[in-house]
Amino acid sequence: MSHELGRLEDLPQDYRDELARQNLVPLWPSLRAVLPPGIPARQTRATRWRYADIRPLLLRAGELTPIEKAERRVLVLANPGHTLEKMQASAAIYLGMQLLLPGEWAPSHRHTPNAVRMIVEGEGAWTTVDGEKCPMHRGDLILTPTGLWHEHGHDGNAPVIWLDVLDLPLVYYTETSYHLNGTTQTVEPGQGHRAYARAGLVPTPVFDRSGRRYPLLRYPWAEARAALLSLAGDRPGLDHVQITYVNPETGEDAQNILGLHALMLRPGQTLALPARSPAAVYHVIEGAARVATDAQGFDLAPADTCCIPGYTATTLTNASATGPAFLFVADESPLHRKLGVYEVRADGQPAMPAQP
Ligand code: GTQ
Repeated sequence: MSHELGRLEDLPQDYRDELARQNLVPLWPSLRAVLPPGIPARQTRATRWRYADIRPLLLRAGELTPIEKAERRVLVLANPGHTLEKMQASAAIYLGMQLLLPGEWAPSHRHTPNAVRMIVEGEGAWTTVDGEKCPMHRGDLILTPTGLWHEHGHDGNAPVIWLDVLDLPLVYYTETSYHLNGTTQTVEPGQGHRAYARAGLVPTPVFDRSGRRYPLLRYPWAEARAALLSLAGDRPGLDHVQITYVNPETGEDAQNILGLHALMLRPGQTLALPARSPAAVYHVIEGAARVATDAQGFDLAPADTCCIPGYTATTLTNASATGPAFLFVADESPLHRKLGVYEVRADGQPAMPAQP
């Protein structure tokens, strides 16, 4: 049975004042706000950021602010639904576009939030993570998981730009976000990470596999792209041509909090994704795609990025009759699964998980 709950204004002022003095709050006036009926309140708004808009502003940041004054020269893709100051794309996801100019160096540090880089433009840059120097090429995914040292450098001759995806909002909210500065890392070639680059092949003796929480730090786009094309070719009837970036030792999500995927849309394809609890970010690696909800749609060009709130059915369309479209997808699904709140609303109805 549902009936109107009492309002704050219904209570005498002297009673409200005394509650406040004692750091007490009556629940009933706010009960529906914190436990809304059927679907959560979401501050995350469907938002799109065009690369054509970001790029000139980022290059201007390169003129305005030397790397020494920035440490990380990043423009944050902030969701207005959360207010820009919060610097969050969704409840758990932070997005930024980072610029490194030739010869620049972003010094070594490590922090509690997990980060990944999706390389957008330019050649010659590298990120050294945990002593491994990872080259950066367009579409590559590079992990910098919680606690691992990382620094960025650039030996090329044109600007390099990449997309940063972090779980910073969640880590900040839980009051666990901090960093430590370091010195230049000692690069240890041949550590063996690259030996994981092909599925089903893992390095044997020389390499300590057991003690390594993050055995693979770089996922080259050439490999991911080939995997998607193979999957699409092998399964002509498969609609959802998607791969997940996983830990090659455990098969679990590559990082703890955010899910990382690459998705291929066949020429002319429309893919209807059901409403799911996690918010999701779509970023075009190759081709073009339309990302639409019931309420609105975004036409994404290469390197454009959008964010869709959770519990929102989403349709992805590749309008090209000739070429596939490739998207990078980041979502909050590992977090939701760990919290036990992950759900898919196949018929649009609440599917609240419960213990069997
Ligand atoms: O490159 O280490 O976008 O520490 C935000 C925080 C990038 C980085 C960001 C960071 C970094």
